[in-house]
Amino acid sequence: MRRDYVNVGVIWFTATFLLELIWPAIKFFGIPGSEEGLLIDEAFNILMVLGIPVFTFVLSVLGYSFVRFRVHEDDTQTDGPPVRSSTTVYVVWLVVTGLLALAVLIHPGITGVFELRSNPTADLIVEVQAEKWNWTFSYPQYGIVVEKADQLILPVDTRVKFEVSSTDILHSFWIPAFRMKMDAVPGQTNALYTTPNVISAFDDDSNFRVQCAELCGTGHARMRAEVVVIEIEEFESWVAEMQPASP
Ligand SMILES: [Cu+2]
Repeated sequence: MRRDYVNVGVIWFTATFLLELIWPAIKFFGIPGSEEGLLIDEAFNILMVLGIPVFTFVLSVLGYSFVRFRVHEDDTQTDGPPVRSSTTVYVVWLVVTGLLALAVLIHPGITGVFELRSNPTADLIVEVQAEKWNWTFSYPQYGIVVEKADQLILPVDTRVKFEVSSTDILHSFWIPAFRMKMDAVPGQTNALYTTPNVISAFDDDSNFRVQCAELCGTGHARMRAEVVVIEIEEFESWVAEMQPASP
């Protein structure tokens, strides 16, 4: 029995070591395109680092038991030894996983939420109106309205407040590259703050897109728009171009 503990321990340690080594090379979500995206990715990384040992522990014990304690071919009749509960195992398992859960609840959980909500100011306001099955983006500071938009133009390194609402039913405003998502609810305006910090566009990275993330009918999958993040000067010329000609 003692030997089994050692074997499982070695398997667990090796699997954990290898997985912790390999997983950072896997690009799950592409590059983050906003400051908040970095924060979200950091939170994801913490959860991965802490979650892998738990994952490998369960699989190591399970896999080892399957192989080591399998029934012998010449003896399929007799039952195995009775399994007795162990208070020590219960307590250790509960305390360790409980503390882990509590730790991630505090950080990155609560600390992350506070950080994301700590600054309710923005340099640019974009009103987002969702509708079956398209997006309207308005820039009230400049009097620009883009209906049934193909593109969402944003300046880089500028804090943006999205005021998200819907004219008909529930939708969800999601930009994968920014790691940000907000429900679009009829009769209600939800705020979403983000600071794009990478110059890129849908053509280079398909995560730079607005995508509806709330099943809303037959056109749901096509309810999207390209996100284009450009230099501030470029954005200013775009604004000048788009502004209604003054009389
Ligand atoms: Cu939808």
